[in-house]
Amino acid sequence: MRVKLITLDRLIKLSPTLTARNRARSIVRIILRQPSVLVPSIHTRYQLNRNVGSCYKIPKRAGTWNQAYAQCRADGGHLVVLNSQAEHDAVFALMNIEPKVENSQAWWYFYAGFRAENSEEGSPRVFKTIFNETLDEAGYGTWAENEPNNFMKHEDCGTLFKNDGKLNDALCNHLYGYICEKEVAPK
Ligand SMILES: [Ca+2]
Ligand SMILES: [Ca+2]
Repeated sequence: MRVKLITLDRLIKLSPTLTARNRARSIVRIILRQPSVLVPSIHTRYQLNRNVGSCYKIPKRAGTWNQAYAQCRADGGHLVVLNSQAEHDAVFALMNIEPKVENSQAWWYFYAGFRAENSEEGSPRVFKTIFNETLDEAGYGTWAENEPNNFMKHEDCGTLFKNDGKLNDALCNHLYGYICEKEVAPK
């Protein structure tokens, strides 16, 4: 398990919800009784990246894009959206630290929070994030080499390549690993 060292005050302040703050307070109470205990990441299995100000996790089981979207939302986060080069760098590093997702049909990429909008036959596809921004509006729009290629004509869902963290279009209904994000201080 990865362990973060942060101050106890900060542990409470960083907790985004009342429930999380209460949980942080109870962790602090335990730590004060046992000063040698290290502080685990405040979100179970989410890892905080302080440079970016978000927590991330890669669930152990793969899902379709829709399942991934729903699962991230179910625990208060969202499918990862890259908003800067710094965030790209952080997520790229995370993808390469975490163990392989066992049932993924393509271990070399992970679903992310963007997809192609329905477009008229023959017109160029437009990719939007789950917050309805273009990739450039979101802050990171660098595609992997020769992507988006719409292979098999049905690659409407966004993924990030593990080998460089860049963007790729992929099938939506295959089972791939995915990355959830929670902002520490929601906008
Ligand atoms: Ca983000
Ligand atoms: Ca592709």
